[in-house]
Amino acid sequence: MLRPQDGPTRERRSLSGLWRLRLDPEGAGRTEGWWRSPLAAAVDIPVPASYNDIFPDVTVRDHVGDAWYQTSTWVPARWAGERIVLRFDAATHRATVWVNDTEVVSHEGGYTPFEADVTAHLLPGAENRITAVVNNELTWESIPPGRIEEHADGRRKQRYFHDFFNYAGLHRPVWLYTTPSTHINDITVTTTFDGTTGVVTYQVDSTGKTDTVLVSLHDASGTEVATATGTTGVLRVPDVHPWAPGDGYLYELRATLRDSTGRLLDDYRQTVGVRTVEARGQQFLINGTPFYFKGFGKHEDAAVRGRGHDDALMVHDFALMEWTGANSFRTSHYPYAEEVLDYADRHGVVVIDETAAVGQNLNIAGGVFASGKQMSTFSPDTIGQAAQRTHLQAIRELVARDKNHPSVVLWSIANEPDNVQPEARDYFTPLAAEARRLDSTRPIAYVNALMGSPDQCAVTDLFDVVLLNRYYGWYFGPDDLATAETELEAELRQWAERHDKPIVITEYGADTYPGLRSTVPSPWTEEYQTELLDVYHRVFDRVDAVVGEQVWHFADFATAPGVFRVDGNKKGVFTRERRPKSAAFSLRTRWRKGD
Ligand code: BDP
Repeated sequence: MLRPQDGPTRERRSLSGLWRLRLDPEGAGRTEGWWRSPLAAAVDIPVPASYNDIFPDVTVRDHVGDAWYQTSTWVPARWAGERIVLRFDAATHRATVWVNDTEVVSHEGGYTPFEADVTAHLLPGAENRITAVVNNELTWESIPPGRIEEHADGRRKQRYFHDFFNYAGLHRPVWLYTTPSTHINDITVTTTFDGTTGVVTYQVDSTGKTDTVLVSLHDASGTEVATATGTTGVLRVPDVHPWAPGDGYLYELRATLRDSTGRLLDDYRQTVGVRTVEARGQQFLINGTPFYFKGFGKHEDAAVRGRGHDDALMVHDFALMEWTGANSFRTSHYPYAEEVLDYADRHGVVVIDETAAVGQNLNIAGGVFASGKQMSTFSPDTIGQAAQRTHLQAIRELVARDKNHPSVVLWSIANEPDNVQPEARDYFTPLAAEARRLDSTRPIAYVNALMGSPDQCAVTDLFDVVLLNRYYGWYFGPDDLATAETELEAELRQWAERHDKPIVITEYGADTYPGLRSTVPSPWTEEYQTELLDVYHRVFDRVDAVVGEQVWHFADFATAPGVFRVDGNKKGVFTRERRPKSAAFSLRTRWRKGD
């Protein structure tokens, strides 16, 4: 799915700014037709942002149900005759959209874009009303899952099986953009090497049957280095400059569509990084060279704006990651804004790209933190066929959106699902197959929680890389780092013996209250976090199959309230305000060694 862009044949207009918002806990707006007129009793709301923390009002923060967003915008008269598209980069977790009085699109899933051709519904040269009803309910059918408790007094309370706060709203920019009526729909690029020659295979999908597609590839200085014609083809680049970790070198593929007389119909520019990725034996190879992941699990999370995209925060977070010496991160636990992946492409930062399938394990609460009996997560009454369909669609939309990003080296299709019950295999087999069918150039994985030994996991063989979240010394033995070291090493060696796959530790860490210090190892202190990370690092350095370490977490983040959390999850190496805890300095020493 192509991003909107300005160019010789296209123009875009951002609808970021203040919209109007009205919460609708009773769900009246859909029957009363709130899209038909200016929203009554509405307040100003910034887009992009979560609405939850903007106002000092618990009913806004904990709202469950529909939230109506509305704006009106002038559409330039010069757009008459163009095809006009309305695109939402994200609406969490689902939305229906109207342009003036007409419903134009609905979309399920909170973190991937959707759009509609609104040419027939907008008036160029006039002011037009755009209304979106954004719904934040999590159910057994949604990704991620949840359930709603209905209270006797009419209150509805959202429960879910992940810790991060259920922020909602229009989290990313909204666009109006034009394309010519005959236009390029999609571009798919894959890359490999033939010696020192880069081989770029492309496919250009367009709406024009008889038209001619011309493609050229330009290096970073703009010099044309290869050309081709046709909807599919191969571009060869002698002495190619590969995209590599730490070296985000990008070419630009220019695709043009022309009619039989040679007249330009459409023009789209797609960045291309030439690189290969492969999981081979117990190594993870980028451009044929073993790669070791150093970095973090992250969240799109900050004070006030919640999960709303913010360029200032994005650049700051990347700068802090670079300061620590990180070379990678995981988009835990949902696809991030496309701006983030573009930035990673340009700066050579490696990304594990994850769907929003988190919390698909009813035994984590019942089996670890309480002594409940083992239950099946995957059942007709809980996560069943409907959830599986949503999950398949989430994988399709993730790959469709992110397939051309060189920074993305691995698809993670779920975080910590139930992987032991036999039903897990039935659930995941078609999902893994679909991810492979959609993209044969990247390895696939799921993230494993400590619920069963390598022999008990029912799904590892469906995937290429073992991703492990481990909390020895925290949830398991929180005051005994010596035992943590022994148990972690024993378990990692077991994984390495049983499965000939590379292992990346995608989560390890400890909640840490900034400023709490101690001379002896004591949970929650800055010293304990540093020591725990040191213990893990010693083990990683002893087990060859470990090809990566991503600390949980980059920064403290907001969670649902609960006895396990003190004003949020405090496993950040940085505070929520991005101030370093002691562990940030020790990571910097380890990860920048040799710089
Ligand atoms: C893991 C989850 C992550 C949590 C973390 C924690 O993957 O989302 O935030 O535990 O408890 O199980 O800190």
